[in-house]
Amino acid sequence: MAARSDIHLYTAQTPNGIKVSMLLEELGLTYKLTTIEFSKQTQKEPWFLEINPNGRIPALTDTFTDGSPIRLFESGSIMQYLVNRYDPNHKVSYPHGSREYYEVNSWLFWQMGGLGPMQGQANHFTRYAPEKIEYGINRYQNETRRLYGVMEAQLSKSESGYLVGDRCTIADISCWGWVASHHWAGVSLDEFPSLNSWLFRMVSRPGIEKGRHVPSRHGALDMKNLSEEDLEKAAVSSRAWVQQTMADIAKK
Ligand SMILES: N[C@@H](CCC(=O)N[C@@H](CS)C(=O)NCC(=O)O)C(=O)O
Repeated sequence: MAARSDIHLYTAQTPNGIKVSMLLEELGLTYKLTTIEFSKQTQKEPWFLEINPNGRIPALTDTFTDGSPIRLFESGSIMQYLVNRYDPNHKVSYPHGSREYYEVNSWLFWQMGGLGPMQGQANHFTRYAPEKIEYGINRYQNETRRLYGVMEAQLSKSESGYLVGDRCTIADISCWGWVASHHWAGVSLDEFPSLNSWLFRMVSRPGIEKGRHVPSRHGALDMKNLSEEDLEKAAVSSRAWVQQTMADIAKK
């Protein structure tokens, strides 16, 4: 018999962090929670590097089926672990080896290798860089816009309104926090009507709605109402820790 789960999530209020809390809530799983404070560089402390040697959130520990502890890092890998182990009825996944299983993997890897890193850089150049570098801003905002167009094309021909087949899956969940923070990256959804509908279709799911507010309130959707000046004010504290992390890396 499988050992009982003992899930512990280490996270912060970011697009990558909420992927895991939204999935845990979709699956109705209970979990312990530790909030990682970037301003205190908790993600670089030795105890945390034992869990994620990459020093980033999200990370997750559990008691594995053999009764020993297991640690997981990289949000995509954590999501695959959780559905493989805890979604036997395929609420947000498909049976291993099915056509849809591989299609979900394609979108999940697309998000992990494309949407997340490109929009992450759009955020960096738009909000966190100490100077405005037009080339970097344009490069990453345009790439984010291109990737939104890829999602738009897929969603506009989807009967279910989700990326793969007839249900919401970890592919959708992995993209949600990124698309939700489009204002922060300086990219509009006006030219992507199917993507905009999908964004709010996802929020109407109780698990997504609950999980997006972990470990604190999710404010990305409210940013539409903020002026550029307010957005700049909001960027100040994050910019400080981003610049500190970069300075620490440069010293090594
Ligand atoms: N590919 C990783 C990215 C993780 C990542 O970049 N996390 C950010 C927050 S979204 C982080 O922990 N930043 C802290 C730092 O860079 O020190 C994943 O999907 O888990």
